[in-house]
Amino acid sequence: MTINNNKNKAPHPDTLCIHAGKEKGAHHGALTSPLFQTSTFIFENAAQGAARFAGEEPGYIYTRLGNPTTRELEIKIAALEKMEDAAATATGMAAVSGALLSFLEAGDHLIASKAIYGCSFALLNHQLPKWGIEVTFIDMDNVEELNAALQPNTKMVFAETPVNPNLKVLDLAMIGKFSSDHGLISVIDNTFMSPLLQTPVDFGIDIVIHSATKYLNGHGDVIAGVIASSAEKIETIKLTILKDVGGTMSPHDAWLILRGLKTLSVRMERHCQSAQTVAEFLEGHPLVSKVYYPGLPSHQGYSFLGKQMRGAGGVIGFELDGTIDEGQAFIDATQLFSIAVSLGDAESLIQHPASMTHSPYTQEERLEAGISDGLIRISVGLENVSDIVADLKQAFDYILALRSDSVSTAVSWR
Ligand code: LCS
Repeated sequence: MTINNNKNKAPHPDTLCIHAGKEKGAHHGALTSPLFQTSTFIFENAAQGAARFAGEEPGYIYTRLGNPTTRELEIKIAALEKMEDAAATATGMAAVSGALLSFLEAGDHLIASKAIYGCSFALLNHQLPKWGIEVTFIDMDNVEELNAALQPNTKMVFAETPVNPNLKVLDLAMIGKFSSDHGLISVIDNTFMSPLLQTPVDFGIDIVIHSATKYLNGHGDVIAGVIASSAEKIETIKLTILKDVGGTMSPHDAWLILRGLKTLSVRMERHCQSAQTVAEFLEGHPLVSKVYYPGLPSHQGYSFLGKQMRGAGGVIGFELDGTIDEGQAFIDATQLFSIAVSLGDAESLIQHPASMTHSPYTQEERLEAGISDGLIRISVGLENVSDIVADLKQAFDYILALRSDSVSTAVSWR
């Protein structure tokens, strides 16, 4: 006799990445869900069309409002984030703006962390004030700072953790508790972790957003975003900002992300393992003055490992002990790395936040947010880690050779 011990066991997140949201046996039994590449859906008759618009009958209407391929992705993300529902968006920025603008209006106040992705900062610092929404930026290191920023019209708290690009880790339990104590909506950008390494709902966070362009898709061929929250909040987001402003995800992009998600678990494991090795190599190198990676005991975020984060992720920031010109020469001297923004791809990427991803900040704002001019950010890819380390090593050797004058011309390897 076989005893089924698994009867009531919830599937592991690794399994959810592959199976959640899929209708087994549907669509002629296709193993891989088909792509519903359609803009609109045919009604059987006029009465059915009217009933669907009135919300009296379930069913698809028009892809800006919903699509079966996109829906499968939304169900999967909701399962992974342990939320009731999710909404797929055209870009990560559509997820950030959609989550904020669905609930904020003129006269409201938002508390945000100072260090966030450059375009999120631009949205908060340049766009929201135009629409009458006030924003206070704080370090968000402790509850006293949150209390000091609180105003009678405060409605929401927004943060990213770990922070892009200096990997600073914020305390989700503190943010969740402060928000619920004061009746505020908490929104966390979980892009750097993926739901496999961090589930903010465990700490009372209300809304989680991702740039799905990064780890969720993982293959550098899609720009997309997702928002996960309660069924009620997702309904509001879909029926207001997504419907009327229109930042909906294309079904083709949803299909690619569904494919990417099947390997999220093995990819994240490799990203974390390799990034740890690379971070340790960087920390031991005489040309590196500082390494920002939560997997290193020297990093501020290390104490959150195992408590808030199930891994340290695949992004590392570091500072070269040298001039800005040397920093640029170092970036140019890498060969395996691609000089590119974005992160979470199979390919290792290298970029300079001050002049690239975080250029919407003024220099003063950047320094205030803990993002130095000399910071270099790498996204550790899925190549063999010995090749990644060897590439960084030869680029450091090039800088040393420049200093000893044995190399006098600019790098010409590319
Ligand atoms: N949130 C975070 C934490 C991000 O890093 C990004 C993009 C976004 C939101 C926006 O997502 P998107 O609209 O691009 O899908 N971060 C980028 C980066 O670090 N390099 O290039 C883009």
